[in-house]
Amino acid sequence: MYKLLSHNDLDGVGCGILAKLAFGDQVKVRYNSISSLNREVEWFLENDQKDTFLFITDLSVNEENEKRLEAFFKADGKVQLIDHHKTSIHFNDYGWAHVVVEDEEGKLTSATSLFYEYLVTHQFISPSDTLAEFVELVRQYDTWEWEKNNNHQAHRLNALFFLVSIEEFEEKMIDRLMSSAHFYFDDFEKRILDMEDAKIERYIRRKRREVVQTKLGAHFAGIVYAESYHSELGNELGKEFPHLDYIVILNMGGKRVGFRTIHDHIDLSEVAGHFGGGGHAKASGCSLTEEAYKKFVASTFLLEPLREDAKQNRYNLKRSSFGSLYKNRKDDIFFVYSINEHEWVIEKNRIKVEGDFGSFEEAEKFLKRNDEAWLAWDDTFVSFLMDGIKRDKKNIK
Ligand SMILES: [Mn+2]
Repeated sequence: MYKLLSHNDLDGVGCGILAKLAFGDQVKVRYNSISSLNREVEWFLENDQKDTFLFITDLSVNEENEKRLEAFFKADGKVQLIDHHKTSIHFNDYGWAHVVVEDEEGKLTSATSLFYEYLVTHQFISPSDTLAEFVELVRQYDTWEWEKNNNHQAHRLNALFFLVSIEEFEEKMIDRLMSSAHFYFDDFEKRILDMEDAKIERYIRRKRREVVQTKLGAHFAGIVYAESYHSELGNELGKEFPHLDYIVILNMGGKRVGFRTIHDHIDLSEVAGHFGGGGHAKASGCSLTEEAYKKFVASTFLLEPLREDAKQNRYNLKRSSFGSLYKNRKDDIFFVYSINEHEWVIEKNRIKVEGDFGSFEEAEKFLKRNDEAWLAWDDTFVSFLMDGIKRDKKNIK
């Protein structure tokens, strides 16, 4: 017999689907949250038959279970942990663990892609185009590579995963992977996925107006409350507010904190690690502990949300050679313009701010971090210019 303990997200369930395809009714699969895995491992070690082969995928165990599994392995127990989280790398010291974040070609891995490779190498499954396509969709979703590759199929696979129950998803996928030459979505799925896309877009638009900004150590973070679509939200908010180093997503009901970034200069597995969590450089999470609560919830609750940049402007545009106008909540106005290609300056209420900036982005980042300013609407820009002309006339007289 085989037993698979896996994560309850798309990548984790991808492993379960592969296990069922490989071992049929010889495998028992159980999906876990990060916190429930350790109880399952303890249960397995205490109650399961000694010759059952245990797989753990897309998750890692705590220190006590790490020791227990090592003892189990040394006593000829069969166990294999397969993971791709940066915070699990040290498990590679054990004969029973295989943790790879990036393969030899520099491609980011996922648990499903590693497990597929394992099953093929050990001849538990015969490779096929359909399987390879499915595994690649899961990998691209989990590593967020789908976005730069514009692979919407991957994103849609995850949306479908959340629309139906895990059991239904497993059943559908197993059926499809066994019976067709290529991976596809059927017409009904395509229709509900279109509706889901529109719904996610509306959700994110609303959340964009709820982000508060706070300084945490040397970094600036945006904080938002959300129960769903964390990856999509983290990504869109990151792009909307690129001056923020990362986005903190609070799920109060689940008492969980998610961290997301679009930047390369920060490692969020470290940030989460500080609160007893873990994950990847660009996406990580931790429990909402008392310390995390104080930092992310209590101390930021009364802050006012950031305002979005004006989106429909025709005249007041970023990087414009006529300059760009910003505003803050205190009704200060900031005018950003360039003297030459590499020298940008900011005027606050028509008085030049100390220092200059190497690019428009640097100047804007400074403004947004220090003043929480936003790109003003065209009408404000026009009155600003008119007022400027009046002032000039007076000066000439
Ligand atoms: Mn994963």
